[in-house]
Amino acid sequence: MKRFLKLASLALAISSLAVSLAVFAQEPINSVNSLGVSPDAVFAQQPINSVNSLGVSPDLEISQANVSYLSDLDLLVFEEQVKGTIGNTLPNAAGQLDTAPVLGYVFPTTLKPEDVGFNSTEGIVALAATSHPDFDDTPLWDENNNNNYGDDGKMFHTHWVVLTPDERVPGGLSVKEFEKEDDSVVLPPTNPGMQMYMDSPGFCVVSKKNSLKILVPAERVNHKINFKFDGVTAYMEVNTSDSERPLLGVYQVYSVRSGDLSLPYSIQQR
Ligand SMILES: [Ca+2]
Ligand SMILES: [Ca+2]
Repeated sequence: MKRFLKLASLALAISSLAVSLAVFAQEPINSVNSLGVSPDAVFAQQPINSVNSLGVSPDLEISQANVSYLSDLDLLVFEEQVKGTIGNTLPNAAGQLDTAPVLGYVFPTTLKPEDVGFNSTEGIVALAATSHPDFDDTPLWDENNNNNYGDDGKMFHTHWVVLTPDERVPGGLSVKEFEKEDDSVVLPPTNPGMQMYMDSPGFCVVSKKNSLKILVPAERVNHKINFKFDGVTAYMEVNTSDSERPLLGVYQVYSVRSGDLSLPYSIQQR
């Protein structure tokens, strides 16, 4: 019964996310009017950092989202293809951590938080390739291979996050936060030390022309190779000054592959 309730609650969370994402995926982005139709009237009064946000672009419009399992390598390949070119549209630095822009090519999944090293907790486990020029959150990795482990923010790099519905931001989602004192929280040892369900697992990101791929050994997802997933591109932003908004929220959703965030896609076995 407890498990049923948990699943029912998760299903509710997913459907609520789907509604908010569906609304925002269809709205014109980056315009004053797009705030006017926000279901979050409170947010409409908040300053949105439109200087940092990115306009609509084919570079952010997903045409394909797939995950392949390569059995000979025991490897999952997460791929998003866009109508434009990966990497041609990247955020500009805000010059500070507060309001720092974060662009994400995101794969929401039906994986459980425990499958990727977190404790059991409500929310959607998503894999993301992000770019955010203002800060580096991969202290263990040197994605641009310059022997500096602290300057890789702009390079696409990977995160596991747990997403949770959040009406305080127009994208209706944020990365789940926790209290410092909460000793039930488990994070993978590769986490970047933030008070959020976020990991920096160091997976390879391969981007070429219209395709972005993330290479994930199956052992890093508890050998789960039958989960469902979706593809999303989104603009997120760091907030360290406004206690009424999340630390890292979704402000704009550019593209949802399924159209309704129903996570309908299955893994192709190869
Ligand atoms: Ca780094
Ligand atoms: Ca580096």
